[in-house]
Amino acid sequence: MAITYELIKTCKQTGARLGRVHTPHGVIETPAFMPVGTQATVKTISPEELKTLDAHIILSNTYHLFIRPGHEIVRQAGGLHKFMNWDRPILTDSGGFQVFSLSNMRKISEEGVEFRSHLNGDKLFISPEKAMEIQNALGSDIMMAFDECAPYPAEYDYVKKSLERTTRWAERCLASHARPQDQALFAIVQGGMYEDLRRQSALELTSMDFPGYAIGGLSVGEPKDLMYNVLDCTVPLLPTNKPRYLMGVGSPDALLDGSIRGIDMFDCVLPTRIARNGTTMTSQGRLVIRNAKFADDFGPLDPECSCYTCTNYSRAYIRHLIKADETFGIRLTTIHNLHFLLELMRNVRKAIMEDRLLDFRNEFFETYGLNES
Ligand code: PRF
Ligand code: ZN
Repeated sequence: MAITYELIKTCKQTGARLGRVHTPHGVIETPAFMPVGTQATVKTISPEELKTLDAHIILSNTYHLFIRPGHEIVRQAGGLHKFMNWDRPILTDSGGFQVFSLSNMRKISEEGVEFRSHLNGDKLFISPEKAMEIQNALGSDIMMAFDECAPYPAEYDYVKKSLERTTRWAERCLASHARPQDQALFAIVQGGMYEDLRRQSALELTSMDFPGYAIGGLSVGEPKDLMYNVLDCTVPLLPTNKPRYLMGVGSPDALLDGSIRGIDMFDCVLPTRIARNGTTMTSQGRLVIRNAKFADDFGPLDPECSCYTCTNYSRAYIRHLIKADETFGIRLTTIHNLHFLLELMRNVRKAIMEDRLLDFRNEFFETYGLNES
């Protein structure tokens, strides 16, 4: 078994789960937030800095590494961990989602997806078997099944056909998995916003015994209450002895309300992406550091934060760096935003331990503001 899930405690106030995922590269304490390292790097941050931030696991992408530098190069390097000098767990997404959101002229068939590279227009093809071959070469601890993420909104009949194909693709991924001893393959539940289709997808996939289950197809433009409806009807169908991963979701409110609904793992580009345009998450809500009012503000980004950025640098200085296009500025905002979400998850885990996650959530939103994602 490449990974095992250990349930430590369920929060009496919410039902949220405190757990540990054991992998060949160490332990992930859950609920966990995974910083995104699409191109085999978490943009602007070194692996040493990620460890100082206490990230337990990062996510990387099959689609991008297949196009550049090519998975054979990463295989030659000895795998992704060696290639990028990160010795903690790595999860790779399968490319299913990125093919649809990034590439051009894609053509989907039962066999797989034909598409043109968003870099140079090369004609490429990813099938379930190819996605497994690439992820086997990358050597991630957790690999994702090749899926189709239906757009929102989408017709019932389209979503049904799409989730049924995603089930058949998951079967093919399982059948072509070369290294089940040291790489765990997670299946991805789809089904759009339709409760009965979510149930169908969850039942089909859980009958196949994957070591973990993801919920895909959410945070694709739907209203928030629809996402929570889907979680409420899907999570209870997933096995309690395996991790549950909500894909591409990582705003502070969703981390809290997802954990409360029994999600164990999250990833999102949000903290690192908004950091690069000068937006920071603070205990008082979002703060746009480019704003003129910070020009002579010599206090830290967040007075309640203990990160490297807030310990050493002022709002005025960070604003200056970002206005002057100095790369150190976006490093400082990235470090702070990652610290903010990783600290939030440490507090979530502590609150579950103490059976007070609902209280913690409500206190958090009193100062952060409920409408700020
Ligand atoms: N499928 C895959 N990756 C994803 C998603 C999905 O549905 C999402 C949806 N939010 C993010 N990343 N394979
Ligand atoms: Zn900080």
